[in-house]
Amino acid sequence: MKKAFITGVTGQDGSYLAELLLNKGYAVYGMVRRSSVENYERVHHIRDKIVFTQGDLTDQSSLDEAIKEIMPDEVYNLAAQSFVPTSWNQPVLTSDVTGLGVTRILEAIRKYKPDAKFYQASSSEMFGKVQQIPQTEKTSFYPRSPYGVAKVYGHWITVNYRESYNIFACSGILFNHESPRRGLEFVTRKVTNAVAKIKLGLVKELRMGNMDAKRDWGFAGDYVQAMWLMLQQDQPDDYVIASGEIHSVRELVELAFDFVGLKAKDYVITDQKLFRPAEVDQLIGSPEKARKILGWDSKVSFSQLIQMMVEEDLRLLGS
Ligand code: NAP
Ligand code: G4F
Repeated sequence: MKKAFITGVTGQDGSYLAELLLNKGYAVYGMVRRSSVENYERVHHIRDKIVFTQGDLTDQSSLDEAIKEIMPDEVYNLAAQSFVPTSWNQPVLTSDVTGLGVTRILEAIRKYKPDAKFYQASSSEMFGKVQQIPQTEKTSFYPRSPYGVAKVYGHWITVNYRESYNIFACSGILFNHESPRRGLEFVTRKVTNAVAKIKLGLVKELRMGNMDAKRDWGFAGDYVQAMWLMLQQDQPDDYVIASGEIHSVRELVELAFDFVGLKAKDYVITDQKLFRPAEVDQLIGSPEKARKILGWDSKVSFSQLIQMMVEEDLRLLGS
């Protein structure tokens, strides 16, 4: 039985990836960080099937022990301080976790299990002020936040460990992917949750930041399949994972209100406090390489995704 170790198993992607790997017959080990309250909400339905180990990306010894103890065949590094606005507020912590944390886990692999295959959760935020449309594996990076900068570091250290130590290390440059398990602070879930609350009469307004920003949005359940596929290839490489479609935040908001038969203009208020010090105006990825080599494609459309999220938020709040 193959063993997979997932950092960030309690996060959105970690929960979908754990499900996928369990279904494929893997023994799944997940790293959780110590907290004063348990945080297994996204994995409660598979909790007894995962072996949890305590650790933190800022703590080398916990990573060393985990790799030594588990001796995994595959390591998926999904843990990060992943919210862009927090990265301006806590830039040093973001660099430490999201950037240096990648070196720490690669060091643990290099020392104790150098034949383990490694997946790094790189991000389209690395493209920031985009230098090419659409963005591909060859597009130059121009990050626009401490988070984006930390991800560029994580990306290049992954490439370096592959080229210096022959570690089977891959980076997935994933564009925004969402689901009913998305954190409430990210724009899609913030909107679908607020629309459901407004529909149910629980709140009266939705405060938004920059509605002109554009993103390439897909479904997290589709995107974790690409992570696994990367580690099943003969050679390690980097791949852009995207839908290839672009939509504005305004379109997202209007669509979500339309699904419940309401008009966005009656409820949305623009709040300057929600604008960022530097914005990533538009992101759109080319999934051509992933299509050709991995046989991967984004299946859930933008409209299906938003409908799924609104319906699930209505169900959760209604019950
Ligand atoms: P998420 O829901 O925010 O999950 C982040 C995970 O990291 C959580 O399990 C969190 O644990 C854990 N974590 C945070 N700090 C940690 C630390 N110091 N040590 C150990 N674990 C720590 O993020 P996601 O959406 O699933 O994204 C997964 C990865 O993909 C992240 O690296 C993110 O930056 C990257 N990414 C995401 C997207 C996207 O659109 N979702 C796109 C590109 C790249 P707690 O549960 O305890 O907080
Ligand atoms: O949903 P967001 O917070 O996601 P963002 O910043 O694109 O980052 C996400 O995707 C990255 C991949 O590109 C990941 F690496 C990262 O970890 C994270 O998962 O914001 C999307 C857009 C931004 O342009 C933002 O300015 O929505 C705009 N926006 C407008 N009003 C808002 C709001 N974003 C949030 N969170 N809240 C608002 O009220």
